[in-house]
Amino acid sequence: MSDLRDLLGIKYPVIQGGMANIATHELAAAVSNAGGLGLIGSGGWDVDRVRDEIRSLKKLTDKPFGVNIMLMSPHAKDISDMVIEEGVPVVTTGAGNPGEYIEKWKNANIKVIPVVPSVALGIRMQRAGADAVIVEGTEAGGHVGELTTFTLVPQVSDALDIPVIAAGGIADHRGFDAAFVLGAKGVQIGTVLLASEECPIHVNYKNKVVSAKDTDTVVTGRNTGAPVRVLKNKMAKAYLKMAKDPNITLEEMEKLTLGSLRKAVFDGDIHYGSLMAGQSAGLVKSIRPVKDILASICEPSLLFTGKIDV
Ligand code: TUI
Repeated sequence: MSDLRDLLGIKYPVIQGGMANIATHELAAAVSNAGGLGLIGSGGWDVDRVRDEIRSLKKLTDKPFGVNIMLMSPHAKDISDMVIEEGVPVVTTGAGNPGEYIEKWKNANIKVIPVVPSVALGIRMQRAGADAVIVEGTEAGGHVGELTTFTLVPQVSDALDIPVIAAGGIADHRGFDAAFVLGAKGVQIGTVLLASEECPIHVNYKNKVVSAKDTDTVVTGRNTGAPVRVLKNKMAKAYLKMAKDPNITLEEMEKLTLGSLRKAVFDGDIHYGSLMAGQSAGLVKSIRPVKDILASICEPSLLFTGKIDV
């Protein structure tokens, strides 16, 4: 079976989501050392902060790793050059079209893996030279599209020759096997890693993920064009209520969410912080070491153990 392990030189065909403010060098090192592909999530950080994170990560692992570039960031262009200078082996992108950067990354021998929310963008990315694509369903946490993992993964897999990595809703070995049956050659996980010992977020945030049930996430910001899936709390409810009020401006709504991810991650403010998480939070039952999480996703898998081949 040819999968992401061959493309990236990793033990498990699992990559980590590029979670802004959360995917620091500590989490990325834990994932890479456990046999997956760890990533620094550059989010809204400036180029110097991301460079520092890369250098700290290199001290903690000699395994392959990557950087996720959030293309809505004003620093995306500077970071796109810096990853070349720093010899980063893999770049994933999100929240936009990385077309303008792909050629220079390929010339620098970087493996390029964009998130694509549709078949059309997948085809464009393949033509532009992407090595693989991440197909992220609306089950995912953070900034999401409309389509589900279950429907989008097979459609993009049918349309492309490069490997598809399924994301959104995968937190255990059943989701892992399902993704492969749908045509994926690897998976990306995020929410389940929030509840890891090595994840640097506040323990209150981890506990909210662990105690979440199936119906506990909601998408805010559908009206602003930046839909974001979070765990329901006072902030999310206030946001949704304001969105229905025609007298409230987008600026007022943005003031409410401004800095709210940081409030969740650093202060553990479970009421007014933005607790980004996917629908798989309902599957996450305890805080575990990253190594155990990756092993529990892959080792019981029918595919990984060779009991089935797709
Ligand atoms: O990017 C993510 N998830 C994120 S980014 C983020 S930071 C943020 N916070 C608030 C508002 C907005 C961003 C939190 N979570 N996932 C990958 C992803 N990429 N999801 C959807 C897309 C995407 C959307 C449109 C990728 C490409 C795209 O292309 C549009 C185009 O230009 O063709």
